[in-house]
Amino acid sequence: MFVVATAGHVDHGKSTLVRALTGMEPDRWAEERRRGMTIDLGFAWTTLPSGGTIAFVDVPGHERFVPNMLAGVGPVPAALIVVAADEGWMPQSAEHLAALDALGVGYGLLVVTRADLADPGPATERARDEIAASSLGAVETVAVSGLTGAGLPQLRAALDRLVARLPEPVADAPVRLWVDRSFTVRGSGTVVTGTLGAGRLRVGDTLELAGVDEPVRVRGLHCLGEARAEVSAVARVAVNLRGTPRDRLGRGDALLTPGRFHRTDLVDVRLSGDPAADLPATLTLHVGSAAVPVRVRPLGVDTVRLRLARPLPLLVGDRALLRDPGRHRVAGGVRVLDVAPPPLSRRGAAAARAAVLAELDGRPDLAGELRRRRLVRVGALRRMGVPVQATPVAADWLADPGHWRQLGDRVTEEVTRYAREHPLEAGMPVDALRQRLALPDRALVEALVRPPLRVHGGRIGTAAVDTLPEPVARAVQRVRAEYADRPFRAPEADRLVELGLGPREIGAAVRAGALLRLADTVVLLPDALDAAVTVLAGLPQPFTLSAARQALDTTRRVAVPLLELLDRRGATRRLPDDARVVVT
Ligand SMILES: Nc1nc2c(ncn2[C@@H]2O[C@H](COP(=O)(O)OP(=O)(O)O)[C@@H](O)[C@H]2O)c(=O)[nH]1
Ligand SMILES: [Mg+2]
Repeated sequence: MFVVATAGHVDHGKSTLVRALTGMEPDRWAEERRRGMTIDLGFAWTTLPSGGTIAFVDVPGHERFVPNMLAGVGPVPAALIVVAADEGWMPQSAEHLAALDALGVGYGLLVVTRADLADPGPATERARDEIAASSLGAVETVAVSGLTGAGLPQLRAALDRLVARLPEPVADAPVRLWVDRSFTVRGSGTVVTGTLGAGRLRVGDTLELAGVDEPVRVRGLHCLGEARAEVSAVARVAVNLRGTPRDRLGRGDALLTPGRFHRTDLVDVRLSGDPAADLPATLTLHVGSAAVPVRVRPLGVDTVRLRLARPLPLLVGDRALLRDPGRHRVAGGVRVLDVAPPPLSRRGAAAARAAVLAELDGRPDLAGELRRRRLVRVGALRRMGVPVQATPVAADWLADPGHWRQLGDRVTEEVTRYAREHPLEAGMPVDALRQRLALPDRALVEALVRPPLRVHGGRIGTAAVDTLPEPVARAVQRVRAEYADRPFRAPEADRLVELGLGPREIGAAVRAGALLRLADTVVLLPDALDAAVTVLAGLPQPFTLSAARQALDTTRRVAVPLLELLDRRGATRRLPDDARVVVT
């Protein structure tokens, strides 16, 4: 399906044309029919000579309803610009064209209507010049009469040529369906409609509703009045939502693929058109079917920061427009450069930001984003509209390669410094290093550690005993020499002190894994645990504490905490009568 929006001044024959082409009534409201004037968006469709289906979004031409017009054309990539032969180029011809130009609409036709009432020549000439200077460029022109039907076959053929040029929609893109209508259907509940510009919707899909943080479920889909299990872009689509009250959503909301959009109320953008030097400080931002008041903060020659009155799901590269509702004027087109811009609190930050923005063109640029953000999560970049084909440095983190190298160098520096300042600790705690490097995630710290450094027991140092300060390492060696042949005889507290192992040194050796602590001053060599299990397994099972103590050739002071530790590690199991078995 192809979707084309009308555009043009009120009473120039847009709705009559849509009616003549489709046989459907685009003016849906009684008030519209009574007044003979389109107020809100209308929808109608027909089959083209080629067999393709074309749907029209018919817009109001009256100056009071320009916001409705913008909600209709926002998500549509092609326009039918309608000018009456007898009236020629008029204010809303110009305002609608300015809007299409600001949105960067690149495909369209000029239709000069009411050709039975006047020579279409002069109107055609003027309109063609105006359109040629816009994003639409040179367009095909057809003169028609909605009254007599003259020119309609030529128009149908021209529509076929137009839609054949439209770009293929991206089928696997995330869905962002801007809602242009919402209503309640008895027995079905809430229904919203919109123009699906990319991606695919299926019955049963879970979507996010922009502005509301809860998921919504697609209960049913309709396309051109028929129920469908699945609808692919481009399409006019009606979505029946399960369990979402009608008052929760309306025009300007969007249904989104979960997790794929960043809802932002702060964007940096480039203005197109000729952005006035005296740009008002408050304007209305129109994007998709949404219209949101914004505060404008100028940054560079043609770049500004917009503070939105409510957050919108925007992507880098989105086209939008700024309108001055008071003066009835399109103030400029907008190309979104950054949907998660940095705060401008430091002195000189605005000027620095302007320099950065001067280099951006709204095309998503992974390397550039990494350079500017240094560290960013894959999901965060995707939600900005930046495709990611890079390998994370840790978990789901991407890093700018230069920044990552610098961080790696700082790891060595910081760990060395820490060792100097804390000679008795077996390395620098991972979290301390995380804070020193101001990193948001421990996984990043661990990924930065390279041999000979390693992470052990939550600390970063060189291999276990090597990180022990000399005197402690020597004391541990003496324990090893002295107790090698009776591994379960823990040295008495005063013997430990003689060996140079006070509480601090014991702590350091235990953290380094050089000693095993059973109780305050009861330590064994770390391999004692495995040895104990081997000895105990040789006993008749189950065995008593006393049998274990004798077999291990040790005292109760060691045997009690040793068996308890083995219980905790699951190597032994304590029975109700306090005997134990070795777990095999
Ligand atoms: N004679 C003549 N009248 C037309 C033609 N197209 C539209 N009209 C009339 O012009 C008026 C406005 O038409 P309408 O389609 O509502 O204009 P819109 O505001 O652009 O949608 C209506 O009275 C139509 O009957 C045409 O080709 N020839
Ligand atoms: Mg109309």
